[in-house]
Amino acid sequence: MKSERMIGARLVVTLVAVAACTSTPATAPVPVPARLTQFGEVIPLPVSMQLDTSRVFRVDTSTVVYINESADSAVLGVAKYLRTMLAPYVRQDVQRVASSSAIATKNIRLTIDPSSPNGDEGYALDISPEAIAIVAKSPAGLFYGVQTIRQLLPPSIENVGAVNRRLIIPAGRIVDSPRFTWRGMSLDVARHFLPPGDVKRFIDLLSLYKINRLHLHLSDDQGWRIEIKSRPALTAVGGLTQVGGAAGGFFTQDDYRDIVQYAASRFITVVPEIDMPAHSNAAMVSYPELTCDHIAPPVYTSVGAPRSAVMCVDSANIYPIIDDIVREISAMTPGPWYHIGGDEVPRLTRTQYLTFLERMQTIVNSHGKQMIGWADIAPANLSAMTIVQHWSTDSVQLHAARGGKVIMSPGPHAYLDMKYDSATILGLKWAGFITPRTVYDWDPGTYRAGVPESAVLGVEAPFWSETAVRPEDFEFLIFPRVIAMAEVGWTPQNLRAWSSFAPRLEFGRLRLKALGVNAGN
Ligand code: TNX
Repeated sequence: MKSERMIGARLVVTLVAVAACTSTPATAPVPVPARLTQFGEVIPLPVSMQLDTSRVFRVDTSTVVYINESADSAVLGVAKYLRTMLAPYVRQDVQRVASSSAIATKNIRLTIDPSSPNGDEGYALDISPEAIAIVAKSPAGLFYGVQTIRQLLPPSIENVGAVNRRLIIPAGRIVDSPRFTWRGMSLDVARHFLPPGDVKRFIDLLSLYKINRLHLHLSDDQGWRIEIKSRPALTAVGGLTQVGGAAGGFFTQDDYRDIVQYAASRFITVVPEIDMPAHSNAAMVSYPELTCDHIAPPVYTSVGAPRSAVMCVDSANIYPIIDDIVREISAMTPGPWYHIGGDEVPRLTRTQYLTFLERMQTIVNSHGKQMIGWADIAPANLSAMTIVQHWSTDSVQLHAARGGKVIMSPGPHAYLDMKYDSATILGLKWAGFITPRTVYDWDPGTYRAGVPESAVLGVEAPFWSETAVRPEDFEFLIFPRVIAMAEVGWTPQNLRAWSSFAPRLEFGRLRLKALGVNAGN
């Protein structure tokens, strides 16, 4: 292959990061290296990347995107995504070919190879002045290869309408695969509702950084956000409110299915969460039989949680409602997971709480889903198939001890709703101020005693929306910090160093600007 020969040639730049302990002060602005402004910078850092910036592939009107003759619709989808990204240069439709002999000189070729050594989500990317080849075991791997190409291109790639864009990619070879299978962000659409179009924009942005899970927090005290056809009051009543008292909103089932499908086209699996038995005020306002006295509690639209907003777990009346909710959501969620929340439960005895959780596990499993819950649930008698999400409480090691898997979302590093510093107007501060460096500088594999790396499924950055009203507010707190979390989840620990990440992040801000993202500090 031409690209293989190229690798033997002059390798001017090697951007493989090395384990470095050099530190930069957290607040010092990091200049963008001038050399890089004509190309891009890759976040998360690939496992191995050798670039020769003296030789380039220039995307022009003769460039053609190829897939194999027998490629399936997922591969075609990735190829079309790539073609759209390179518009208006790539004029021809995606071409199917049986062999290399039929392909144009200037080509980008996506190939599935079931024996690819780079794992389920990995890829190999070879770039020469004439051709780009991505080889992967799965369409997800091809998609990640495409995102790497996108990031090697200058930020002007994001200005699709700009005329005379100069799209050049340095030659080189990249071999890459993720450290963790779970690389998530959660989005709280309950405290402040976010319409489907805005959720899709976040899906697009997250997929640029190879994030593959979107956990949607669909209910809380202040609002209920998902249509349940057998229980219409949940949205007709519970959907009306949000924090601050303005009108809420909700996803119809069609909206939700559309979001799920859109996310899947970007290789992101949606994980729905309905928080129970606490954080349930909106549900209890809608269906008073969820309470012990069958009297609807007052509507709650403040920040925080009313102590009374806990379902009457000993009452047989609540379980048919819960079963309907889990059944309908499970039926429209192709992913294998259902998140029950389970956090911050006042008033119940330990036995009441644990019995409820074990019952929930049976209900969730009966609808074919694997249960996830916040770490508070770990003391229950859980199956090792259930997943526990660490945030603040000190119990997650109990689940690791029974052979269960853990998602790491530690408040002091992962909470994107915290203020950046004391001057940040938006955000909360109970878990501390969180800079991009704070998000970056920790190791999920050693963070919790009793939770070895083998028990860690991956990482997730929660975003809670108590203080975020407009989509720009969501963006301000989520970006750029979620990009740091993307690298925590993808790049091997021994290749991660703030000194390597900081200049790439500064460069990444140019890309976010081109994308119109209102990124914060
Ligand atoms: C704690 S994290 C919560 C949320 C809040 C968040 C605010 C968790 C499981 N519960 O209900 O929105 O803090 O930072």
